[in-house]
Amino acid sequence: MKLSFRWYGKDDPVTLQNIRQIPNMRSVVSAVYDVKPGEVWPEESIAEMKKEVEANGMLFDIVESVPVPENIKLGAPDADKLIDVYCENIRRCAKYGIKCITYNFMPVFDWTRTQLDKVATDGSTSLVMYMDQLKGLDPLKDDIHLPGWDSSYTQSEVRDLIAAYGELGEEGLWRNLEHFLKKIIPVAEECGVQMAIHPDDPPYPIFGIPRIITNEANLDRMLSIVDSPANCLCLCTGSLGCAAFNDIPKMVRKYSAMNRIAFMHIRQVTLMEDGSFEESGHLSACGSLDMYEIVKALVETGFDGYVRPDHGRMIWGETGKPGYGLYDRALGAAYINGLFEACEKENKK
Ligand SMILES: [Mn+2]
Repeated sequence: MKLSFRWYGKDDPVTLQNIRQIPNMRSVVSAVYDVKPGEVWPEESIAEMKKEVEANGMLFDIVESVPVPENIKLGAPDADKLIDVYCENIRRCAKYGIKCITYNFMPVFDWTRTQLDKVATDGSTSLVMYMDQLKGLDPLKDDIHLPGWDSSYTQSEVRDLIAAYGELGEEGLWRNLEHFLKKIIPVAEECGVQMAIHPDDPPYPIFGIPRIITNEANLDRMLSIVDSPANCLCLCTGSLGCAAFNDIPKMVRKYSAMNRIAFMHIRQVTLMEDGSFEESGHLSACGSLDMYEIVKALVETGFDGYVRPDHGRMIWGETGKPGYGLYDRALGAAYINGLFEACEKENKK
């Protein structure tokens, strides 16, 4: 496996000097942040990031994310023009050595939580989603703003988007994903890039907005739209794992054996009876997912893709971007290293 770590660029309080000191760290996962979705990434920006990462002894060979503009997901009249721009970004990334590009096809909101700094009994804080806080909220009627939602939208733009997606429905969203994949995957193949779709987080509809990258049947459907080694998953254990219907070790084993996992996000969640969940420390003992079984499934199927510790808690007084501090993600990386070493040695016996 190729151990990696997400970095938000020069404004990230976590520095490349910090990241390189995490044992076995290979790749920095980042993106060009100074252009809007739907615009071409300046080559200088990609080259600059590559230079900086390499100057710190690591590789910049994986991107998260090249965002998909809403109008592609909605199948708006300018969708094809935007897909052309998307393809150009794939080519530009490939030119600078990128081997894997992460993206998602989630309408409107990248992820949904009700609180970003829930204090646990040990004093750490983490992101949570409590169903009783979601209940009764109606973004079509109320002026609500949940953490993580794109603040560049006005409330009325959010309402229009939600209404448009409501009308589109799940099958409409599938149609637009199919159109997108059929155009981008041949370009990715040509450039030697794997496209890795991130599952919806959480993996079920919220506020009536359709969500399709959610469960095993839908992942099968997504992969079969273009049956190519370039059409892959970014299997995020925490996103898929906050729904009890997903058996994560089983899904990891299946898709890794098919060679269709390009990128693993390894993260723990504690799932509650009413569907609420809390992000917790990476260890199996800290939540609902069996990390040993997940890593074992990867090792036994010969996985050699990218892995990163996903969201960490905020610990030891660290402040910064919720979920993306240094300390707990570094503990996650150390744990992931340990699980892989043990499983690899066991597998060789
Ligand atoms: Mn993730």
